[in-house]
Amino acid sequence: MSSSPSMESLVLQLHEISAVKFGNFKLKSGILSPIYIDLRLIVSYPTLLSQISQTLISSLPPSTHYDVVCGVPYTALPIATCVSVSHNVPMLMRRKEVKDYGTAKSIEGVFSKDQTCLVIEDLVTSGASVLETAEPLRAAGLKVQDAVVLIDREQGGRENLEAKGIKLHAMIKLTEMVRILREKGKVEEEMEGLVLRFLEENRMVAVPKPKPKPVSVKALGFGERAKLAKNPTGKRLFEVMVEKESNLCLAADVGTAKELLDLAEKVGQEICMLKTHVDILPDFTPDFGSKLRSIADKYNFLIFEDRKFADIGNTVTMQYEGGIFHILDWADMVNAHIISGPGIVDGLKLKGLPRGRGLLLLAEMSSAGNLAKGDYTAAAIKIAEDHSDFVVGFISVNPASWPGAPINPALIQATPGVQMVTGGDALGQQYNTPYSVIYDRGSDIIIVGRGIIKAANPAEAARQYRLQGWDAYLAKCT
Ligand code: 5BU
Repeated sequence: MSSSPSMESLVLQLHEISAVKFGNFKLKSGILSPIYIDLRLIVSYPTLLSQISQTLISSLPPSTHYDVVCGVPYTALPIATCVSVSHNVPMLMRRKEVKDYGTAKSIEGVFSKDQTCLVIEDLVTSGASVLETAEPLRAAGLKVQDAVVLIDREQGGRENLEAKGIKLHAMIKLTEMVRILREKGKVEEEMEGLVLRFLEENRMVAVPKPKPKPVSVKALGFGERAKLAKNPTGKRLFEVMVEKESNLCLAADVGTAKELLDLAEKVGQEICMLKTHVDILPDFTPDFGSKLRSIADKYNFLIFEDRKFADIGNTVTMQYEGGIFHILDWADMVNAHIISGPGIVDGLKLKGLPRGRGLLLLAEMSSAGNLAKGDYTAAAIKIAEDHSDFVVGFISVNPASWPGAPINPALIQATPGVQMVTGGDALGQQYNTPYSVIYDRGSDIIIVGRGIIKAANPAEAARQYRLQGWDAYLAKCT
């Protein structure tokens, strides 16, 4: 290990590479600051990075105990890596955004519960980002008692962290840094005064309060929401869910109509809705609809043809009612893209509403790289609100993340891309678990295809999905 360079030399080098700048800078918070610190630059200066990492650790009291280190993403990650390598201490990484799909882990790396983790940060103001990293570490069972920071801006971070049981150690305080730079002739006296006054006047920066999670408020139950639904099919779907204690929709993507009808008999009692792709059935006959309807009546579930209409209003009226499939005659519910604008809803409504049918709008999709997001999703919400006599809800993936969520409780959220484990298929499908879909993402109905169809015992698999989906619903309503 090389001997620690002097603090002066480190501060001068940071100034030299413009990691510390003086002037007039607008901070993220909107306030104007005479000093700006950008430690992201240090990755370009490996010797300095290594020296900083050494000095950082030597600023800890010798009694500080830790088994693992974890850097606050992103700037402190290379610093933590240097500390880990040079001191032979294992490192953990916290995901900044827990990925929507794939392994839902927020902490990467090997650890055991009750180990102690030292949090490493580059710059502390209020301490909020140290806390953002400490919380998932603690949730994973690790102890977090100490955090070490390169530069303490002395704006409340120490006190805020202390209140959460974390002792903050700093390699250097910002005021000391400014003094060193002044002594070395790098800052004018006037600027030094400005900076010190600025720091004095902005002494306590409160930790911003985290936004409450939408699902943390008790959600309205399906029974109550049935009373709010304007469309008769939407109302019935809520009622069926309550009667059957099921928010499971089966995506019956099997090879033939015969298999589909057999499957409907087997799983009928577990589901609130059965979803078809009628155009994949090679043995479709005109009596398919009435056969499926009688099974649906026997087991009390709704039929949803996943037709994904996408054309102009006039064309979809014909596609809905005519052709070979006569979807209007047997499907309680269909869905539509809104790519063609609200006219598609008017067209479908013209035929569907007199028959009491309902429509789901595709507000989001489950497949990787799909374009139904942001303004597109917002447009779907608007169209649904404007046609709430016919639109019963949405195909969605994460309605809890929508601006203004939770939205109108009369509207139903149904989510495809559900399996017992997260993952996907080879063609872009992405799966979340029933619990994460219903509880975390604020949906109402899980749509499950291969998770049930490909199971050795589809009826038993459907029962498991129903129980998981329903438990998640109860968890957010009770
Ligand atoms: P799976 O076998 O559970 O992956 O089947 C999912 C079903 O949901 C399948 O019928 C798709 O056509 C349907 N789906 C979807 O997966 N993703 C979407 O965004 C929409 C429909 Br819309």
